[in-house]
Amino acid sequence: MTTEQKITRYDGPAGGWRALASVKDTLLAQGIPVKGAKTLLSANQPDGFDCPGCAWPDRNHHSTFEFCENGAKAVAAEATARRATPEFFARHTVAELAVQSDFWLEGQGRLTHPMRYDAASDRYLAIAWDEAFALIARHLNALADPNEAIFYTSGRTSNEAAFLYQLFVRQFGTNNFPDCSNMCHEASGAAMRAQVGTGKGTVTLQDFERADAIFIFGQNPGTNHPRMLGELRAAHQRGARIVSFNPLRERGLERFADPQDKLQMATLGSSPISTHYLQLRVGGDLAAVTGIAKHVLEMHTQRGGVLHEDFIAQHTAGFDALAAQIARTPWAQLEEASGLGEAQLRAVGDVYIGAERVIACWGMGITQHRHAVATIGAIVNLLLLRGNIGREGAGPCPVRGHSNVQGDRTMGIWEAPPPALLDRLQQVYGFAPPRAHGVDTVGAIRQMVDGRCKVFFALGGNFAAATPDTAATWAGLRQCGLTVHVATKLNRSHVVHGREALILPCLGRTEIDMQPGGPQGVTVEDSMSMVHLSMGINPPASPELLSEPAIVARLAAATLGERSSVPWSWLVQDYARIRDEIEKVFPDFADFNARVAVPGGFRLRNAASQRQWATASGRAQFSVHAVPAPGPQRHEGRVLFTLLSTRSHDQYNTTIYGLNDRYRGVQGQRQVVFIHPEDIAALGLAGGDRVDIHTVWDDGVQRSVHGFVLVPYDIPRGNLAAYYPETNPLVPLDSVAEGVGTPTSKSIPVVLTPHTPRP
Ligand SMILES: Nc1nc2c(c(=O)[nH]1)N[C@H]1C(S)=C(S)[C@@H](COP(=O)(O)OP(=O)(O)OC[C@H]3O[C@@H](n4cnc5c(=O)[nH]c(N)nc54)[C@H](O)[C@@H]3O)O[C@H]1N2
Ligand SMILES: Nc1nc2c(c(=O)[nH]1)N[C@H]1C(S)=C(S)[C@@H](COP(=O)(O)OP(=O)(O)OC[C@H]3O[C@@H](n4cnc5c(=O)[nH]c(N)nc54)[C@H](O)[C@@H]3O)O[C@H]1N2
Ligand SMILES: [Mo]
Repeated sequence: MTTEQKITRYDGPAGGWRALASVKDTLLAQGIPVKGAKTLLSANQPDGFDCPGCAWPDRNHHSTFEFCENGAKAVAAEATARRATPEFFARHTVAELAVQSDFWLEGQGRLTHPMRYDAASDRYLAIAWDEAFALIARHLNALADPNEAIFYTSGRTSNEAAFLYQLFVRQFGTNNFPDCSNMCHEASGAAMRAQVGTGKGTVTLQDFERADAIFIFGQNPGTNHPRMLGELRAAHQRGARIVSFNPLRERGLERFADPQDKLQMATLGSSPISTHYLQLRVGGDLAAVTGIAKHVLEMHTQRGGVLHEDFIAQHTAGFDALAAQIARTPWAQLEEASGLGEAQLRAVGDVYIGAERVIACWGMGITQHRHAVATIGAIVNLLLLRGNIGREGAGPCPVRGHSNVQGDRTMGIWEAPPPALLDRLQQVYGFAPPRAHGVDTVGAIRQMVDGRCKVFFALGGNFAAATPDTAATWAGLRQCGLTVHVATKLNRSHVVHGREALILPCLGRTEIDMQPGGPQGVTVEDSMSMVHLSMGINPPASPELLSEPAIVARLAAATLGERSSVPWSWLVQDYARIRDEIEKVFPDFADFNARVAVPGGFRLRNAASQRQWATASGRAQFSVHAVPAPGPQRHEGRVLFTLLSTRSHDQYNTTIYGLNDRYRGVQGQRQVVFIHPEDIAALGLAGGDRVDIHTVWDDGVQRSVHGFVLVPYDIPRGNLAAYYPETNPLVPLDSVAEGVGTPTSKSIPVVLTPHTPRP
């Protein structure tokens, strides 16, 4: 792999031969021989495992392998030949591990044994599983209040593990369930539940085959959902319009060479993706969508027949208030806030009006902003204006991240559980679940910082690196009495730990999960509500590994003992038994085992897609939001920039696969900041110079990161982009999306200063 630090413009398409070459590099780096290819071929096959990459659904009737570069990297990262054994931990103190990069930590390979932190030697030492569970149970049972414990979940956790986990934790007595969703699509669920009564997207892959226009807001599918490019290419080829909104020019939204297309690969050809590309200002989407809606309303007034009046009359509420508010908002304000011209917005407004069926997709560029809920509300409004929800080829499509993040929420991993779920748990299991809401991710950090978290347990993920305000989070984690991480690989969260600490290594999705009832599969739910089975095929990375369901069940049995009538160990002997329990609690999972045995699984009922609106009014609700004025552009004589944090092409969230970001032309480094060339000149600096980045926030806390290389880039003036998680120290804990608490990691107010080396 390239380690030389370089910045070179990338003019090729997304995908293509370079994608294949990059996979080969990854396999080599993970020490995986060609046999690794067998593992890759089983991803997303009816009898194989669900790809641990993204939540984009599979075309399950495929008999050939659906090639996805970043899916292959995710699989290779798990199937790595490297091992972090007890001998490895004996060689390094935790202080030594703590100064290594995230890339280095994960690069040590798969964890092989349960490990316990030993303060005397500052090392992790092997511990027996039974002792580990007894230790956690002792801590939990000594708490004065169950709410002193916090239980985090990352979205790779299967339905089976998640179901057992929420049952155990609620029986233990708390709803403290922060999860990665709080940092991800929380706003999508909140806005959509309020407006259409369903917190999930309504579309399927079949709708993508029929849409006449697809609007994409704040998403980089070429890197994060590469299989989505296949759908977009096909849509483009049959004449659909694809309208992208992104402050950055992302290669995957421009051109794509499908590695499965032999002709295209042989001729070095590629296909265009977007028909329209709007490089709006960071955070300008609410204004942009309002502008499109304004055009729709004005055209209806001028020539009639533009709004779907029957749909609005029969199915919706709140139209007049929305129309009045939009009429009051002048174009000049929309132009200023979006950074786009009226003519541009009217042009894509015409695309919207001219399309019979429209899908709107969105990602983190929408959800990680202060006005996330309002912006998604505006997108839903736009769809409702022309009846684009609940019919073929149309609808909202929040594109989820982790492969089972949607399923975990379905299973009840939620700090604010609906009362109906708690009632059902009470009926089925005969205990009184806690009714008070628990903490979300930011709430969990606050509780830690205040010294009120005694036990922090994480089922997957990398809490220390993924969360905002790194200094606060780390101080909080270090105040916990006990931190426990169920993980496949060593990460930051294991070296920023509580007074006592455990690392519990688990099986990954790619591995055979052998239980007394035979090899087990688990189920996952993708971004389009398809539930299907995932069966591992590789031998476990170590004989000591336990599955996530087994870890949860043994912990529950050790902690609750006689207090629980749930037959924990019996349930994990055969996961079909867990699915029977899931079916008892969730009516939508009726006949679960039979339905999931069908190749490709089944789709969960989605009321909004059938135009059944489970809202307070029983109708789809238009929401009304004022377009916020752009903030100040200077701070104490310096340019005040808005920084967005994003993923490179070589990472999976906090897991760094390599130091390249091919489509953005970055090689061998991650400490870079993308900036408009004229902004560089205005600073009196040059491309390649290093800067320090400082957050502008009014709580007296100094938040800075140091030594980032300026990369001239096609990005609006006043906006910056840099990588996550390196920029998480800059995100203030208090800066969250209104109403949902998602850290605003796509709009951090910052100033730049020339880099000064620190002592
Ligand atoms: N290979 C790989 N796949 C992944 C992941 C990974 O890290 N690696 N992560 C998974 C997870 S958990 C998630 S949530 C998804 C994330 O997938 P994405 O939602 O694509 O997330 P980001 O990479 O953060 O990219 C956000 C995009 O939004 C744009 N953007 C930023 N601010 C704005 C704005 O104000 N307006 C608009 N319109 N655009 C904006 C950025 O330029 C960028 O193109 O991917 C999942 N899949
Ligand atoms: N600044 C900024 N911050 C962000 C974001 C951003 O765009 N910008 N994005 C946010 C988003 S969208 C998300 S989803 C979060 C992600 O937050 P998390 O989900 O907490 O983080 P990940 O990096 O996905 O977790 C990686 C770790 O999971 C463990 N792991 C991998 N596979 C398995 C498995 O099968 N089982 C178990 N138990 N462990 C496993 C490995 O040990 C690995 O180190 O980060 C958020 N933070
Ligand atoms: Mo995510």
